Amino acid sequence: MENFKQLQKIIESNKKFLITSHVNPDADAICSELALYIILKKLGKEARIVNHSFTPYNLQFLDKNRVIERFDENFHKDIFNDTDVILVVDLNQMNRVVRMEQGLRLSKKIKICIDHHQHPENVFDLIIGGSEYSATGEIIYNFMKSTGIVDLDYDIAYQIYTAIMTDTGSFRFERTSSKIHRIIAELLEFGLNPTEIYNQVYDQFNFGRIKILGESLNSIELDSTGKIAFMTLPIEVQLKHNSVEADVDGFVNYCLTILGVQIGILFYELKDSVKVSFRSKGNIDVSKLASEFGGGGHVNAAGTRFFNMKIADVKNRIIEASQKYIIQ
Ligand SMILES: [Mn+2]
Repeated sequence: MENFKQLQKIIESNKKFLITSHVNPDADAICSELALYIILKKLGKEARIVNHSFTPYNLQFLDKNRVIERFDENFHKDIFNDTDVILVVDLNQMNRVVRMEQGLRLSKKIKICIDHHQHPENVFDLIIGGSEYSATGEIIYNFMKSTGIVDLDYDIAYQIYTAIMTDTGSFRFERTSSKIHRIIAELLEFGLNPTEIYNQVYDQFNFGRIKILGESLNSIELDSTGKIAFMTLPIEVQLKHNSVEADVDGFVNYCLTILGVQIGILFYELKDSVKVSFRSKGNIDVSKLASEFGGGGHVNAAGTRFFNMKIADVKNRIIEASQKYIIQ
């Protein structure tokens, strides 16, 4: 609450804002950025959104006015200082902004983190939120309600609804509480169409994505305990189906649909790195597991990335490390 007031004060007493989020942004990242952008614009502030990555194609509908910019080292070299405040959303580790990391770290401007992941890095002037929130969008909703900084409207409700819908796995993950449903009920009163929003996010994928899903499911193996399921997607698979990184979002969840499996892992090889995603059931803390390898996330969903490596370089040691987290 106190932090919400501080954030309100900082917003009201400054003029220029830079908003950014993590590599390969998900809907919560994009929607939180856009919700903040709308709030700032309503207050007559200058705001821009600049991200390391392009907005994934299935989420571009959220950015109707195409305000999100993709970071370009030359074009954007002054943005970190030509601003009053930097708002970093849906991440709490600076390395998650990749090419923008150095600029952010060196900037002397006020840096604010609005996020719901575990263990924030100690580099921000103010941290808003906490891991009790289901989505960064939920934090922004609470910020608006508790400060009254601007009123909710259709456009903000649309972003916050989409953020919460996606980050709760369409209202089924752990933090889907009665409180969340009350927020959702209020948002729907602005005239949102849940069917339309769901279809936009989940029913407009490229053909290649469903083929790569097939390859992912085909690749599933169990470890020697039978309690860890893992998928392996070498670079050839991605090239064959001409898919993009965002296409595999959520595939790892299928690992948890197997009886007795406690941890799911996806090994996903990209051109420059191997991305490893973890999912777990119950109290198994995969954010801790991911942090053993320089990553992070939530208790039940986390990940890490190994640059300049192949799947074979990391697979065995990751599975071995994961076995320590299994509950017998
Ligand atoms: Mn999130």
